[in-house]
Amino acid sequence: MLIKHTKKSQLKESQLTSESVYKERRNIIKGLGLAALTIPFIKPASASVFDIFSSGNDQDKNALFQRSALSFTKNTNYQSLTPLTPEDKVIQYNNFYEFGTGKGDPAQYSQQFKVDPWSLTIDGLVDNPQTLNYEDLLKKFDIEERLYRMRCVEAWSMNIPWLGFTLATLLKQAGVKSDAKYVRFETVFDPDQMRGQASRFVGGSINFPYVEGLTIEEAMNPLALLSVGLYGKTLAPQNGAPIRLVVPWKYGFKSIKSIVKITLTDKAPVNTWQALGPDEYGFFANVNPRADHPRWSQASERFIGEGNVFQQSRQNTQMFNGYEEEVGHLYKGMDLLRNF
Ligand SMILES: Nc1nc2c(c(=O)[nH]1)N[C@H]1C(S)=C(S)[C@@H](COP(=O)(O)O)O[C@H]1N2
Ligand SMILES: [Mo]
Repeated sequence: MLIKHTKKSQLKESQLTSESVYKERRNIIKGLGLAALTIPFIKPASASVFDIFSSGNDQDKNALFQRSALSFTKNTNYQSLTPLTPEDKVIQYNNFYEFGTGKGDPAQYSQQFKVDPWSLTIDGLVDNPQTLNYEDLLKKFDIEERLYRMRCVEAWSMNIPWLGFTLATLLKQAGVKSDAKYVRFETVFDPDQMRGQASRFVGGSINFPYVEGLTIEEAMNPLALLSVGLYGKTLAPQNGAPIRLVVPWKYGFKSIKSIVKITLTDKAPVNTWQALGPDEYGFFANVNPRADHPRWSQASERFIGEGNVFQQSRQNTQMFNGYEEEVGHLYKGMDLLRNF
């Protein structure tokens, strides 16, 4: 299988400077250069996504993925999170193994990714199975903005202004049958566009397509969001365009990107990270400062704010990532230290 690489020269500095991110971006470039010298498993800066800022020519002006402005209302219940993670970091420091395992790989290798046409199928135990197209995703539902905390299982975190609609809105419209117990989500499988799916080495040994799951009660919780944008605009491919899940009380790997299928089922789905490492990653994967990962502590996290991404101050991890009031009742009687 031929793997397509995005040429450095196709990505142009000025295309990314439109929103006063220039200063912040320089900090991050400098920071990564230093980190490459001291942390051996980080790729040298010359091979990182941040090359997209350092050179380019006037050709291929459209090579960079274009995000469009979205109209939305601010959900006043979720507006008071500070400080927000700067936009350039939200769109450059990513996990999306379909495009590679490095933090810069998703942005670097996804700029040509096609999100339109798209089709999202809702099937299984529903009264109204349906397929939504790209326009449906952006126009069919009222889009709201919510500022959510995001906590990766790797012990870093961000605060992100998402745009989207609740998963419950979509599920209610599809009509969930009473025997449905779980919701299974699947990411697009397209190895021609996703270099990580074309090579087990590039894709971190994951068996694609990436799969995730929630119980019906979790899926119906008003916190569970289907996101179509962030920072006022449609999602970039690296963040899971055109539509991804956001479940802020769970580790980030539950928030599956670029979804093509949502299936209501009576069987617990085996999620991708659980399949890959059943001793390290579970189904529930609720953020819990006391339930350590077998190889590292989850008691604190590196919050990614202004400045060098690798030299951020640490903060305490919060139970359910700060959303205990909203979701704690879902896990009454469960052994939360086990967290599987
Ligand atoms: N399909 C797919 N979804 C995915 C991942 C992935 O590799 N593939 N990575 C997950 C992980 S580990 C995290 S932390 C979040 C990161 O989301 P962000 O890059 O938009 O911040 O996406 C999650 N969703
Ligand atoms: Mo993650």
